[in-house]
Amino acid sequence: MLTPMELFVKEMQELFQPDEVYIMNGSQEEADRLIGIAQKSKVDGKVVLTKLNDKEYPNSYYHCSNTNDVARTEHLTFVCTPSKGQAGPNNNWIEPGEAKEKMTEFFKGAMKRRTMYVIPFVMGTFESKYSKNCVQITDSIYVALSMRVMARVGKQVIKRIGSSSDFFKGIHSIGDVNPDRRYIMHFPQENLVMSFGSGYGGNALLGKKCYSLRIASYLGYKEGWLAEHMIIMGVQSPDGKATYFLGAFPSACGKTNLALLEPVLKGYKVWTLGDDIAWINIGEDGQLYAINPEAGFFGVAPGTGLKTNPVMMKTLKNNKFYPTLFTNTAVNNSNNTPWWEGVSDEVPSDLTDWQGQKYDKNSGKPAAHPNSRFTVSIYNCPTLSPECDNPKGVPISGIIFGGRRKDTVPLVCEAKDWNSGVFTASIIGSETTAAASGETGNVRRDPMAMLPFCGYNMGEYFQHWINIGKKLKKPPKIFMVNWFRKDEVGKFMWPGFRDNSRIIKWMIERIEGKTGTKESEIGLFPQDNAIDLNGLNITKETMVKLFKVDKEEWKQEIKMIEEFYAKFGDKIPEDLRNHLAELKIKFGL
Ligand code: OXD
Ligand code: MN
Repeated sequence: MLTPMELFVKEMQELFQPDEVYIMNGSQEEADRLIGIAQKSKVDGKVVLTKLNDKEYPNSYYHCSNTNDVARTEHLTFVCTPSKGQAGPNNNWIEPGEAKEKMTEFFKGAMKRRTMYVIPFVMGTFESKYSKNCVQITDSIYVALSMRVMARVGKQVIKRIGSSSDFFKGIHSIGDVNPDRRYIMHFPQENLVMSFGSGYGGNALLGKKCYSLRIASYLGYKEGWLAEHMIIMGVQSPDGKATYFLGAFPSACGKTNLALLEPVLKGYKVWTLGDDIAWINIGEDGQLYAINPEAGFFGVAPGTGLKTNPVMMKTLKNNKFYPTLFTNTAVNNSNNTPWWEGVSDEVPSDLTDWQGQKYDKNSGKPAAHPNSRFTVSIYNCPTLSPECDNPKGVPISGIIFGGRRKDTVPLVCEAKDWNSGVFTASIIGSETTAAASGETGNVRRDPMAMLPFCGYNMGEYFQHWINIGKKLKKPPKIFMVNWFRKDEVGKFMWPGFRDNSRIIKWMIERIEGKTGTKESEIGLFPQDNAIDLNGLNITKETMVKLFKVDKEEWKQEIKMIEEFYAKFGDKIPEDLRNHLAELKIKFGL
């Protein structure tokens, strides 16, 4: 008799009708073989992988996607729960039966003359009880190779699954990369995702956003844990002690830079555990413990350079685990290296842009796509925490929420307690970035940086956060930050990047009870001179401006929060509504 996994593969083979079926085993020989095939294959008229300069970027390959397929497509992403209310106003919804019918039509025979890759993988380590077994089907060799970097792929998973039917099913075909025939459909109740028509990471590496956030957030809701869009980092202070933080920021807000931070402050060191997703459980001691379900970084290239993120530059040049993939960057033809805005001050003279054209410096356009990416193993990261593979995860003392705001939101603010923190996180707004298709720079509410990734009704998600807090014996402190505030002439007031360690230092001092706070209308601020500004050229006036709570701006903000909350009706927990009412009173509304 066939096991549920074997049955699934057989059904997929019948549906897709591929020429060949290949079950991945995770071996190094397999990586070499697939890289070889990808260098000879064309998709959409383009060679899938091209080898880059091996001295400068060892074991690295260039991939260029269809120009219509460069970011997550939120308007084509659906959560297909039995009722619309379960998906909530935060998700697009289609009735599950209708969604499956539509997808099945696309899938029928879609892999003729192609290979169907079967990817058994775990999200989390093989040893952790918090890890989850998964199987993805795909006809994209780029996706298959990327999954080997981003997740733990291997034969062991087939053993782990055994005769169980409890595994995630991810069904993907790149189809004909036609945006009119592109859908990413999630079925949380069935542990299933169907994706067609895109090869972009967030749409096609189904273990990432689709499973580890949208489906897993729903599993967490059912099972009493949290799947969050968060970095995990340990910050070692001069006394040698590591304090573990989670950090939630919307896409392309410097999350990866923070996770791999090289602090400017002497004696401090960041230990990296994850740059995008955290699975958070309550440990036996009543503390939160986090694991990173992923095994790689899928980072935004533009803006990454020796000044902004030297650790990532070292990671990208590390040779240990491969391949490292560069997608939609430009290529410097003089030495066959990937190039993007921010990797060097000078723009090389002989560049091919991300669309394969000779780059004209005077065009006013960037050479690399603003959402061009690198895919690299986390095990290449020189600051990888020794706790990275700890099956229990790391104990969390602080949670940092952030957004990208040119005004309104102060540099840092601490929530009084867990529920106030949940409220603060629920009202985050951020300017949209290139990680999702659509206009950039508009402020939208992005609670917990999870708006595009919460796989169920966000009102219930807020309640779930409050319920988790009730079970904690030692809740972490919750902080809100905004590195992106600008002055009257549009200049960033805070230097950001490595100087953000100054704020983290203050947070550690708060966690350890070494410094007090000042009350403000929106939470607790650092006391005067409590932030270590040693060696930083910043005026007192600028610091005052960074913490300004502008009444008019906050009145506007509250209006936007009310509009956002109103979409969820009575699903917004009473506690959060009370917090909003209090905030209104503080601003005379
Ligand atoms: C990502 C995103 O790719 O958040 O990490 O869009
Ligand atoms: Mn992300």
